Amino acid sequence: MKRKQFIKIMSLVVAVLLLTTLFVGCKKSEDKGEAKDATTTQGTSGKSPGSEPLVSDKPITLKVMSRRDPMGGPWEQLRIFKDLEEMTNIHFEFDVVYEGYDEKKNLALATGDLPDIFLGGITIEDEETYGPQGVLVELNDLIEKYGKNMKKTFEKYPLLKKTITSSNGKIYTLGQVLSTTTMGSYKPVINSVWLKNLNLKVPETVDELYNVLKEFKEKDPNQNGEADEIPLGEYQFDLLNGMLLPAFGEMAQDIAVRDGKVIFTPTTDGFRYYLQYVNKLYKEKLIDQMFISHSMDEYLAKTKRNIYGLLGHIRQADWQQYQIIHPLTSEYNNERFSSSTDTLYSSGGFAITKVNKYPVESIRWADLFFTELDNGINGITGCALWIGRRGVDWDFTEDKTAVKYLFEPDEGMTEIQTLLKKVTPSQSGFVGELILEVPFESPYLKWVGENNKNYVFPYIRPERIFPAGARFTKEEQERISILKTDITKYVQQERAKFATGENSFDKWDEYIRNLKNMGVDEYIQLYQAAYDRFMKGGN
Ligand SMILES: [Ca+2]
Repeated sequence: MKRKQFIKIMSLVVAVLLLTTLFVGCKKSEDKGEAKDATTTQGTSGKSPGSEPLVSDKPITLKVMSRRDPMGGPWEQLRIFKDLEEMTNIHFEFDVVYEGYDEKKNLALATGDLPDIFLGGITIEDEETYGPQGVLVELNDLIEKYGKNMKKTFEKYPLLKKTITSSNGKIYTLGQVLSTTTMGSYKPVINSVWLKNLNLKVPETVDELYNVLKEFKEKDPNQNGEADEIPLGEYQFDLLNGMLLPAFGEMAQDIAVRDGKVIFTPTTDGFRYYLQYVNKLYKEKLIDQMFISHSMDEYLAKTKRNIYGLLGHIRQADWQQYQIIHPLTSEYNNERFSSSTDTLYSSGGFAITKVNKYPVESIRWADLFFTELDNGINGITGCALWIGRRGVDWDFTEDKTAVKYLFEPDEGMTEIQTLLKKVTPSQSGFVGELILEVPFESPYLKWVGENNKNYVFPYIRPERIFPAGARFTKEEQERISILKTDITKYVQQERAKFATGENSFDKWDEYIRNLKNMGVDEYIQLYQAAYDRFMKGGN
């Protein structure tokens, strides 16, 4: 798999996991008296008699194409769409599948046998191809005239507008800004029970970490009389980058940004110092000898055995014996920073096609979701397509420090599964402003939120992350695909050799030379061009 794709998929997995995680272990045991069943909460759209419809005076029908969540129920039966229809006068006819969506969508776009609206599932390539052709309607004027809420969102989150702006400067899809207290992918956690057992301090530098890992290896911190400890465990190289590379001054991502210039991390001095450190850990068996090659299942099996001291991911069941640590520093870098992010921006969440006779109503419907979570009409806010309506499906706790559900999950299901089956279509909501500044009420999620606030979010460097919304022209994309294949493969192969000692560091210059011969400078320039356009776009 191509590396950028992998990183994108990983960050998606992480985002989805986070959202999913929100619902695990969030089981209600109290408040039974108030709880309602998600299915029976109907006819409470909140539209008071005689009030104006939110979008259209007369009933209209629009065809919607989308990809269903694999856990989700039929969209015709989802309560949020019924509520929205009552409020807006817009009836949807759904053409929604899980398997075969891409083929279906590609056929629709290519043949012109189109729905009125795509809700999610439009890629940047679709936008770049079918926007300029007029298949997807240019939204700039519609937003200007009717996007009352979204314009406010764009002011607050200018990166969202840049993200949905295509390479010709026009907007063809709407997207989402998503931020929750439990986000963030790179969070090293350390076994605090082991630290206590050995009377050790939480490490703050890579040298202190080395000493802690050595003690973990030699002094039986899990107190079972066996030398079974693996001091550092991680799932694959890219995530180890996230844990340790910032300590040496570089971001975890191969393509990163420094002072507005795109850099290729694997050719930096920081990357070399990092690999030297990993090599030291590897030689002394302080890091899992399988960290490059073991599968997620194998890694998870090891986390269950209580043999890891420092790792990137913990099982939720174990959270009470771990703590998140500050980003580490080193002799090469004394600034704490993290490669995590607290906000995700996406495009492709909502598009109007050329057959749509009601573009104004359509954009006003989408505008409902660009609403702060304590500020919606009838409980419809940026999270309505995700967790439903405030006051009906969820609400803030009285002290506003957490979010609680107002219903009991179905037997054997989590809240999110129950919602997806009966109420909402998506685990992230496709489109709008979803900023959730408090966690769901569960001790685990409060712990994650609290730790993020103290140990991760103060140290994020969004300006050093190559923006996910930056776009390449067709020619650039073709060139990048060719270069990327060889460069990525070579880096993956060589970094493993440096880490395990198969390559001596005398070979570093040769490694850099080989990358130059593979066109790494051109590769960086192509990213730089996309980056420069992105930073100018959406203004
Ligand atoms: Ca032991």
